[in-house]
Amino acid sequence: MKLSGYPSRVPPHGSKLIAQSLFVFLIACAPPQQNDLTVKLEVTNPKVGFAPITLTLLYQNKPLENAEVIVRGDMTHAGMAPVQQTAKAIGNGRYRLEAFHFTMSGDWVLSITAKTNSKTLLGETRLGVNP
Ligand SMILES: [Cu+2]
Repeated sequence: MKLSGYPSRVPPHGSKLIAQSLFVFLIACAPPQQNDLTVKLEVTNPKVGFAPITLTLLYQNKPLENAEVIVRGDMTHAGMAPVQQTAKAIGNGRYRLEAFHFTMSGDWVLSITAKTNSKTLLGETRLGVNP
């Protein structure tokens, strides 16, 4: 079979497209930039399974009161389903989760979304979970 009819060189935009998709991938993996809240985490010897955790949330150095707080847990490696639970306000800017489900040991990031009457504030904290 004769192949002389094929183009002798690859169009130059092929490699440019690969470079562009790599760039988008790197951007997508960057950590979130918005961090409105100072988050203090209280947890005792976190292990795989259910653990009580308490978060103190400060906004502009004051305890954040009366917010609706959702905690989303992600592991730092890919391929895990996130764990999302609503925390209960217990006063003084403190929010409690009676049984947060750590589904695997390793490094976790807890992303906090706190909704007040006027705004939605974000924050995060990290912890290691033992086997
Ligand atoms: Cu994992």
